[in-house]
Amino acid sequence: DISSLADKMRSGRPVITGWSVLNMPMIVELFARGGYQAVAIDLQHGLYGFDDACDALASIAAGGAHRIARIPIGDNALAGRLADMGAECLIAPMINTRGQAEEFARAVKYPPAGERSWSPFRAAELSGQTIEDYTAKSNFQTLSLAMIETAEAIDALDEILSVPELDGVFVGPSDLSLSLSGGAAVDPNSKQVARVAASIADKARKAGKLAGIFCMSAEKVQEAADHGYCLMAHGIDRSFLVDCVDAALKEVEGV
Ligand code: 3PY
Ligand code: MG
Repeated sequence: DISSLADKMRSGRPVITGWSVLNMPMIVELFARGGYQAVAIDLQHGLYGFDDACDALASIAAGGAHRIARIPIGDNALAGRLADMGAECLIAPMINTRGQAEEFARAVKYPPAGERSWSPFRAAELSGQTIEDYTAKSNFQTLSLAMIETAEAIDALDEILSVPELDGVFVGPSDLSLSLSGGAAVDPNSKQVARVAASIADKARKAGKLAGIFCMSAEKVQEAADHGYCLMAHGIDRSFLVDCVDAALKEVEGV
């Protein structure tokens, strides 16, 4: 399958991505072999450092899935390094202003669109392209998604969506609920978050941008698809383990 993640997300059929916080390359390979179209590695809230992330990106490729990485807040230099190591989509958390969105997006794009520095040897290997092909297609194929997860970001959404180099947005419903409630509650499944998420997808579409979202349940994945989202994160390695431990122990309760 040679079509890029960017092509798939732009095709109108949503891409479901697994999400990994446990820094073990074999875990993401198993996600990929199990059938996820994409796997995201989390350098914001996960255990991943740069070295593990590079191994994990290769393992995702070995398993036949697309490679996504979330960077820590404000670490645009790492976005460029992860793109060099084969990430096809970079997600930047806590983007609250047009300026932040622009700086992030430009770190992922080669000139003249941005300021990404050139050394795509690993990225070309993992994507099965020549250096020349990768270089020519990179600005289209390597996606920048700005996380919308604060009230401030909602207020600045039109301006954020006006950044030409930015490919799209990615909604973080947990932080968004915390921010919208003034710190009162984390409730990613609230009606308020669902309403706001619907309007974010709407605005993104009108601006010609992609929209992704983190989903806490299968119902939320369906809801996001109905709203027009094209990337849904669903399934976290750590949660799989916690849930399966719980289920396994329940099975032998009372023995
Ligand atoms: C959020 O919901 O705040 C996220 O960042 C999802 O990972
Ligand atoms: Mg968040």
